[in-house]
Amino acid sequence: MKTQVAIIGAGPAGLLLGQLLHTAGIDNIILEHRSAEHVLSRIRAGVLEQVALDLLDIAGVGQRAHAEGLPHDGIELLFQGQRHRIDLHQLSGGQRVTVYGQTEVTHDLMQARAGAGLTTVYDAKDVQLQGIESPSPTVHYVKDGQAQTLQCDFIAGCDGYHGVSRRTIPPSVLRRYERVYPFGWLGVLADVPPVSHELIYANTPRGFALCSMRSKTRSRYYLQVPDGTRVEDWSDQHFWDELRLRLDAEAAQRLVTGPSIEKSIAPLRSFVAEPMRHGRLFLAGDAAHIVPPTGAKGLNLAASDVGFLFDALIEHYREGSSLGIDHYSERCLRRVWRAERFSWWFTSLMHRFPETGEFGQKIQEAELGYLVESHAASTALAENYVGLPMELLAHARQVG
Ligand code: RFL
Ligand code: PHB
Repeated sequence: MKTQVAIIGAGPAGLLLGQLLHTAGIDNIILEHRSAEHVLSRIRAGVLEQVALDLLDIAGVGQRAHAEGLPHDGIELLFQGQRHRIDLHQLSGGQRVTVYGQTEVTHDLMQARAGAGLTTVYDAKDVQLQGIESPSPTVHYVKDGQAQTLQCDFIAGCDGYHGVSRRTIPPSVLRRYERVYPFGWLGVLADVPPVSHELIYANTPRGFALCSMRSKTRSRYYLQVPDGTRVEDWSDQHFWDELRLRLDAEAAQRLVTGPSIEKSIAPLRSFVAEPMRHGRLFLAGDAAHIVPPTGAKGLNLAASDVGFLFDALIEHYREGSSLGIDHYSERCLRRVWRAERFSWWFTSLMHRFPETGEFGQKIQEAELGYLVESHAASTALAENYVGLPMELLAHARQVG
């Protein structure tokens, strides 16, 4: 088989890139090592920045996100028993975020891809990249027990943190920056109305909690849990009891509980691999970087990487210029590191760390107080939460 761009991974990064390239007439094939059902069963992010919505629009798949996504103009911070609203819309000069689940984004992209008759090879095993430093790289994989080869011009490594793409870059070239946090998030999805119409981020003596949602009838809640916690040790009842203890009195009273549809634990990590391009291989999304979910930036960064890559590939195929390709890593990393900084800061502010001590605790309280009382500090939070601007995608926007 032969294509222009071989995409490894059918997560949101790979699927979005595939759809964008298709709108620009650039041929692509996606190789995914799991089944479509498995990919769709993963419950992950829920908050989209405007930049991500814009890219869905350029790809021609934004209709359902606009129709069914919930626009959010603010978030609430809960500490010392009180909730404080951060008016994202006003503080950011009129921007907002949209609550629309990653599962839905993935579903919309998969449907559009199938509708356009584009090739996605699911259950592609033992994917291996070769010749990434040459002008004609190849991807080898096994499908239904048969060895297959895909020839291409470029490879987009959209295969997440555990994927094979990043590991193909020689260790002498790749630098890794990493911080692992001593706790994780226990998440529950349930068909109950959200406790509040806006997200609540809570810093409490019992640990962090987050009240989020997927719709007006489906809630997503998270609790900070120590490393080593096993999901089997948390019954639904235990989860709801603990969540109630981490809410203010009014929210605790309003909380509606019900059976969980999904329950899982996500470890928290900050990670960046540099550079994001080597030869004809580009890394995008979680394959290149991980943020702790506190700032809701993981999916949004995956989308902005893909925006930069799409722009660079159009420039290459339409104008024969390698400028975008040569600057891909640098352009992405500037935005990535700012989101890493924000996610690290918001995580540090909202969680209880085992090593904090009384002094650290007082500092955290002082910062939270300052954050909600100072216009400058709330503005900085709002500006980062709605998403930092993306450099103009001159070539990509002509397609949309
Ligand atoms: P994904 O979604 O991990 O998709 C990568 C795809 O590549 C496939 N793959 C391979 N395919 C072929 N060959 C191989 N060798 C392969 N290895 C892997 C995988 O099966 C998969 O389909 O990466 P992508 O597209 O970059 O998207 C990134 C987002 O998924 C991610 O940033 C967010 O979901 C992060 N994240 C969250 N972000 C938020 O903003 N808010 C959240 O609440 C939130 N919760 C989460 C999360 C990530 C989690 N992970 C990674 C465990 C919760 C969890 C549990
Ligand atoms: C979610 O709804 O899953 C979600 C929302 C906001 C976050 C993280 C996760 O910061």
